[in-house]
Amino acid sequence: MKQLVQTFAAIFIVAFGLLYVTHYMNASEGLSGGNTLTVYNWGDYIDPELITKFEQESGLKVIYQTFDSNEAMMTKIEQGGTTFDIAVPSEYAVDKMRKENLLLPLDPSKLPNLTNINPEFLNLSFDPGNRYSVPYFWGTVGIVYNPELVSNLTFKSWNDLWDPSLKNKILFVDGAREIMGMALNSMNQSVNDTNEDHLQAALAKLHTLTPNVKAIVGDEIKMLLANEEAAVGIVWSGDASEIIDANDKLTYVLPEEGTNLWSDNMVIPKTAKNIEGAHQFINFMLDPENAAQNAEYVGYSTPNDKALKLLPEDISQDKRFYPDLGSMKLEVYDNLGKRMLAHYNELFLEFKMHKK
Ligand code: SPD
Repeated sequence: MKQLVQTFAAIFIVAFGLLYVTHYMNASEGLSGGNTLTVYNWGDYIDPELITKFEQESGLKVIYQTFDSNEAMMTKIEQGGTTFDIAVPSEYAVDKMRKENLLLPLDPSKLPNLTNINPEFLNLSFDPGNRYSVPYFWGTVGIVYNPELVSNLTFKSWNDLWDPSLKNKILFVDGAREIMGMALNSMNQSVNDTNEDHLQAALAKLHTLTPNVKAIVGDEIKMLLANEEAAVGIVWSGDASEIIDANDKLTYVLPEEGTNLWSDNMVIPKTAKNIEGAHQFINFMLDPENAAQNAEYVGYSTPNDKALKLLPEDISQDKRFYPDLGSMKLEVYDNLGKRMLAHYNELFLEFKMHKK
């Protein structure tokens, strides 16, 4: 009998121990909704002080993970096994994710600060009525360059990038839509073109730019350009703003053929475990003071009207980063569908493989 009691006691202790360890591991990986919130955002895309402030205000522990492309983020969420409470896809990715049933509808009653957003950024075709997404930052794709390192080029046209004097001087952001879009724009075609002849012509044209391309990089593009290790970059506008902040010799231009207008948006993935906390986080980031602090820290353009009024004028009045949207040839990326998006990625990969 004594032996039986001992055996039961041992089983109980082992089972309880296992339960405790599993619970602890889940919590630290964001698998438990309880008092954690798992945020999946682009790299370098939030002021860390705001995470601390949110933790203090909400009592939640934030687990913060980053990605460097919409494609990487979507693949991870599609594959399952993750329980992100917040993700931050660009517009075409929001459209794709909501159509693939990967997102939870938002509860507007929990987002009173949504009224701070400029209506121009609401109710857009990628998410009518903002049922699933709330704008976080927006911007363009353009050329940042150092006039001292490029002889007399002003980059009025994307085609200036092909100038032979730029041998090994250009850095590319590592984005399939951005670079394929730039090549298409340089031929006066749309960043959403799906005509196979046009896409192959864009790829062929990109190959001819290879001698001028020094590297295709991620977030380190900012440091490389600010340190003058390259003369020219194809970048997102917010990165250009940070680069210019660090080295004001550089400037940012949008070529006359036109370019992409994008937005990144907060969403709640279907597999979220802390839906209440996710709404709290979104509403916190929509608060004017928080949004202004974030915009000043990361350098990207805020869609939050009240936050914009709190920003110093040298930021809010800078037409390079807050252009008059009606006055330029700007195109939003469409969700081209699973197969065509994969095709853009394949073409860009082919360009990258040749480059190496
Ligand atoms: N370092 C943060 C970069 C975020 C840029 N997102 C732009 C996506 C455009 N499709």
